[in-house]
Amino acid sequence: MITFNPKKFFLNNINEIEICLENNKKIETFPMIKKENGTFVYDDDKSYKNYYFKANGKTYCSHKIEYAVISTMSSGKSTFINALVGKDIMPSENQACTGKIFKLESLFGNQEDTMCIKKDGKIKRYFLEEEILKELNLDTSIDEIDIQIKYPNIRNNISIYDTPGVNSYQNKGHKDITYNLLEKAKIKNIIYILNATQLGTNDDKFFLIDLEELKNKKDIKILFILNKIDSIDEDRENKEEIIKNVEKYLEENNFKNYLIFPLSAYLAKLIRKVLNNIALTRVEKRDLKKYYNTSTINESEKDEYINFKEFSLSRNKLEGMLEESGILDIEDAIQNINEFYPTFSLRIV
Ligand SMILES: Nc1nc2c(ncn2[C@@H]2O[C@H](COP(=O)(O)OP(=O)(O)OP(=O)(O)O)[C@@H](O)[C@H]2O)c(=O)[nH]1
Ligand SMILES: [Mg+2]
Repeated sequence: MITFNPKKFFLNNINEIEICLENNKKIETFPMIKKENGTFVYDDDKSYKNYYFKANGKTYCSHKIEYAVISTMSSGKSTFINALVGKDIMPSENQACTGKIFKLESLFGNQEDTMCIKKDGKIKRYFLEEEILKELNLDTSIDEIDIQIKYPNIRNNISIYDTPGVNSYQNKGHKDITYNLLEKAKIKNIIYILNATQLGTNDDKFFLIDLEELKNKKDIKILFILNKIDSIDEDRENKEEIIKNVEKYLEENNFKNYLIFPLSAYLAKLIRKVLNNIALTRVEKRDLKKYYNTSTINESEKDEYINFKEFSLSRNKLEGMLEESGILDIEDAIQNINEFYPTFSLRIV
């Protein structure tokens, strides 16, 4: 079933919508059926490579949606991207790490994840491996690394840019790299990561001032993520109150009425790795066990268990914890950026 909600596109009093389906490179048009609630549906269980809609003589067509993930250093940008793709790809550590632009484009179907770089005027293609990426991250003769990778939980055709943190004192060039990308006309969607363990630092405020300037110059959309929410000591601090304070902080910096998505990117990444049968390091196992034991989600004997040498974890509980980590809501927001803001870009595979 394919649905189209005209309200999402700020269309009123629409009685006819056609869906254009691309099948084997041929485009066919079919009428959609209007439901009482105003949405239109097209009932078909085939999966199409691409489709778009026609309403009022206009086409609501598909194109790639691009997002830049930005923040001060070590807020968890790379970890967040690893959580989205469900494995460790982007280099991540507890000090200034990402040193260049990484562009991660959606890949669909059975193709292998790959990456390519431009060096000495030549394009080189590699199979995607964390170790090679770590080396390339340090190679100052490369400006940008392009990666083609599957986002298992995002249907739209997207590109996400991982960027260097903007406040590294050892690597002052990092700031320019990120600012250059933001100045590029095509980047219209920003995912701004706030670090729950370092709220309201001067570096963050300075970055928000520059972002506001960009917002006034260009029509950009921003999703704010409050990452490392797991680091809050809930005995002493209240999550809702912290989110309210962040709202106030953003308002003071001229970002009013923005949704804030709380996230534990690290927890989400760990759970996705386990669910994808990817081995955890010793430290990751220790951390996951700690999260698991403090989670209030119940496990039951009937659950399916995933066994490690030292312990077993309930799959149901892990799935519940994944939802609590906040990653699913953010994927939904990335997927449905149109719902938050009126744009007409959609591509579903
Ligand atoms: N507790 C906790 N730690 C996190 C979370 N997300 C990331 N981290 C940790 O924070 C550190 C920095 O994470 P990165 O993903 O490298 O941060 P970054 O924003 O990409 O950093 P730069 O590329 O240097 O700007 C790493 O040690 C991560 O494991 C989280 O949700 N919770
Ligand atoms: Mg990084």
